[in-house]
Amino acid sequence: MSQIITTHKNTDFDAFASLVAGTILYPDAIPVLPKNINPNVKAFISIHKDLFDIYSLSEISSENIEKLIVVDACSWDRLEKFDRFINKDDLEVVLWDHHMNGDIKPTWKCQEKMGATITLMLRHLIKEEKELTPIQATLFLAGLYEDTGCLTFQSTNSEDAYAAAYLLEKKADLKIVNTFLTPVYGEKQKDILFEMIKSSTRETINGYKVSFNQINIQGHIANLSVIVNMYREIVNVDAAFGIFKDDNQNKCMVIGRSGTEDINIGAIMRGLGGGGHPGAGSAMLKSEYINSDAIKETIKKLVAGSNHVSVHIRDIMSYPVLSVSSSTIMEKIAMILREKGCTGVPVIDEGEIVGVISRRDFRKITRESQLKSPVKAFMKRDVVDIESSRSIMDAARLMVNRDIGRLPVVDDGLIVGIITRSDVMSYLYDMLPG
Ligand SMILES: [Mn+2]
Repeated sequence: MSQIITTHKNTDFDAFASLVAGTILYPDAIPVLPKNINPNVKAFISIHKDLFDIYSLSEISSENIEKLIVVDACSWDRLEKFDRFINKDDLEVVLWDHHMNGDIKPTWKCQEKMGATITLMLRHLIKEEKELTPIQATLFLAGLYEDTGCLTFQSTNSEDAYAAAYLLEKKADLKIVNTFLTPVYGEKQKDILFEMIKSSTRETINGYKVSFNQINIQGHIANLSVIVNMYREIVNVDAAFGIFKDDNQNKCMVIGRSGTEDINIGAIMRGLGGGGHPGAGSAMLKSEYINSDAIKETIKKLVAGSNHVSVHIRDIMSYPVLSVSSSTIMEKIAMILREKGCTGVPVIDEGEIVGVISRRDFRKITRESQLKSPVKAFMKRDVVDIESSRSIMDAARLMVNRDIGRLPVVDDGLIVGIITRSDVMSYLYDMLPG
């Protein structure tokens, strides 16, 4: 009787780590590695050759195989030449995977959405009290980090983070992990870099050199952000943006890299619905609604505004402005405030602001008859206003310092809008990464 453990073609670190973990959980099984493995995994194996007893399909006899253990894959076509077992009735198939929706029908499985398959396998290694060597821990951590982008991908689960902590406790070597996870450049990456150099457009924005590349790609290409950074260094620009459109998958990946503090990539990418740090960031857009030219224009605007704040008061203020004239009686104003659900309105005579009246000012009324008086007797006359081109933080500061809840927005002596405390609050809270 024989047992085989195998994993997917183009084997990555998570796949190889899971294969090795499988040999601990199933000591009688023979680990079979596909011919095609990723270059960085190949490098790792060639250095640690003596430590891992791995076979290729041609080296073993799979005739009387009784149990097939598949790790980090759940479709037959991802495996190397195992199709002839698809309909083998007496074959016991065991599956360990964090991918869903495959066509392998296992006898037993541990299949859950998780950042990496190795996390699922580690859960059982811990339960069965299996000891790990530092080299195994290092390999497992490389798999975990590669599949979770060092725990940053959305697919990362809290259990992945616990697994990372456990592996570090078991003396996983971060220096080795880093060495092997450093990208290996393939043909695809080189082609893209050359295309970027040939096709870029450069602009000077706020005195900084900024480049844009609009590239069509097909399918997933690893390390795009590293390519963009390499490109930025080669052509020596302050910031580089790559707009990678994949029409087949209806996706558009925007990647930015900056070498200057004045161009904050994270803030710019948040403006596109993505995220990142001041020096690096990305955003994933659905390409069916947009074209790369429009994305480029948006980025240019965001870059132009990024040394201050990319959003101005004019972008969030309300207009037209609900206002009253100085002869309106207080009774009428109370009605307007109640009806419109606002806490105050500016008082405007012939286009010019002469005051502001708010609910608070009604406290000055002591006699019923005063409700028939015009607003000019109760309004506040020293009105603090702000220009529409100022930033939202300027408005917030002014509101706090002067203890006011609304600012008329005035350009060239004319009121063009109004901004309230709640406008500022909702803007600031939306801006926080969710
Ligand atoms: Mn995986």
